[in-house]
Amino acid sequence: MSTLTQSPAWLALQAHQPIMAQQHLRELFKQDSHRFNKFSLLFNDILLDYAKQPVNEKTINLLLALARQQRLENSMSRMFSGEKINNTEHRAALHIALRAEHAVIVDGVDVIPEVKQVLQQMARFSDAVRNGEKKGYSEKAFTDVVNIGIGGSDLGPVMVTEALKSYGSPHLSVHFVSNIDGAQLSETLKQLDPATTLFIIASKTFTTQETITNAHSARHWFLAHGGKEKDIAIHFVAVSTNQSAVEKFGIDAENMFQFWDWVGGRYSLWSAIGLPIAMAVGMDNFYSLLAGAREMDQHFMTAPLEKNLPVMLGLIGIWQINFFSATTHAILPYDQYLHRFPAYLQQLEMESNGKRITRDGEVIDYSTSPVVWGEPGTNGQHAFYQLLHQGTQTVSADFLAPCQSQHPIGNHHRLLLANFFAQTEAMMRGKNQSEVRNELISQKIPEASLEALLPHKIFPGNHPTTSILFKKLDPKTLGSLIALYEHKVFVQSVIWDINPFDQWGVELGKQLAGKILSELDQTESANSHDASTNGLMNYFKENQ
Ligand code: G6Q
Repeated sequence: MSTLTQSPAWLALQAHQPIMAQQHLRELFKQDSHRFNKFSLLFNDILLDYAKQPVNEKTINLLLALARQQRLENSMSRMFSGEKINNTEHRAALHIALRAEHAVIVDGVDVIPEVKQVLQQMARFSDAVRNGEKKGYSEKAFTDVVNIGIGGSDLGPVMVTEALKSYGSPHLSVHFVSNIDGAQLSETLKQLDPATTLFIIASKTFTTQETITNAHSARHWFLAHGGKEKDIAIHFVAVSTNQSAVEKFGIDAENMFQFWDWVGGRYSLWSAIGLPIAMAVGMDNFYSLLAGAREMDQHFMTAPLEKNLPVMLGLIGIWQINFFSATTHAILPYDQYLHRFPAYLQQLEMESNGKRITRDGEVIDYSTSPVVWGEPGTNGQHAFYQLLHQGTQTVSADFLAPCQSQHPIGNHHRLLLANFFAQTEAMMRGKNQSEVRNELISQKIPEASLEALLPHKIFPGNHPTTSILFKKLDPKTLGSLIALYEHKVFVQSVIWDINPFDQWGVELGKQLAGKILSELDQTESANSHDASTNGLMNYFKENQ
């Protein structure tokens, strides 16, 4: 038994859980008409409503006691002051420095001047490409940018570029290639003209197999379709921490945008890894994104725990995961522009907190990150909401939506939001037996069919949801929303006593694939693996 599950705050929550579990959410609303006022928070334009969670005042106090017991505020200060809290890699975790305005010290040096310098380099470069001043080898302005990167060097930039699509330039299209599957690169390149295409090779380490392979193939395509060796310097730039590998690839150090080992991959969209975002929406919008995140950082550091959005979002998650056994968490944005937000959060949460070992190396005996997934509403309603309403799994869900549409056509936005409100209400209330019976009677369903149909039409309700409503999905609000989730993940990691900033689980695949690749090149049959792997490899060899 770990000390966490035997600790006073944990045991108190465990004792309190059955009291909350036996009350239907409907009942909680009936008993207390002030739930919304008590259990919602407003920060700038962002409204966080957790009234449809199985909580009362006592629950919140007990969750806050757990946060205090785990010394959350101390961990927050340690992160913000640049301590090496990524203990397995001996690094600080300072994505907050990428958007800070005050000094942030790493190893005795203020990193902010360097951060600003790179931002200025990004501004000069993206402005010059966007206004056509910087041209391709045939003196034509660039029309397309291809970002080649994967994982943290892809998901954040893709998500933000999609989310801010309406802020994009009509003269410059930004594409993303991540997968080692040649289909993605080929399908992207077949629409492009090398003379007007700029490649960004984005890799913190500059050793990632997928990115380096795609980068070499892109370079080959460029040279085979009219580009010359000397033109590589104009058409290829790199974002990396590894200058020697960048130079070895053939990219001039002048065309390299630097970042630092204290920026984790999945926390890096605020750094030069955000260059494709700046290309797509312009540097002013990128600065607004940073400003939104900075405001959330300040709120996180200064607001009392009970009024602190990331803290409360994190603690509600702990309540669901550890005390109500919710093993999956749905992210349901009612905003088409946020269609990559669930995929982005999937990496942020699962790679950060999908761990089974404490900071000190002990095996954990409680649940950590849930499976995170989701799709935009209303599409999901016509697909998987059946399971949310009437399935057997406990799923917790975050619903997100903007009050204002960027495309106020007809009645679309009200219809969208009507669905948002209806779904969260239905998840909470459900439809009980007598309500279903009355409904069927009013539809004049004959008695015999009515009885047969009745159980299928019952919705148990009592499904927990959290709603996040914001005024408009502009760059600043988006920055705040992303930082809200970054800090929520951090809060949970502190409660669980795990390091959210390493990712050793990603390494195994990289090692194994290397060995197997050399065996696939050989003509003789594979026989050094288990029977299944040998069989699969040999079937591939025969049929490739
Ligand atoms: C993120 C992970 C991982 C990483 C990719 C790409 O936190 O570390 O997703 O971003 O493996 O790594 P490179 O940027 O080094 O190519």
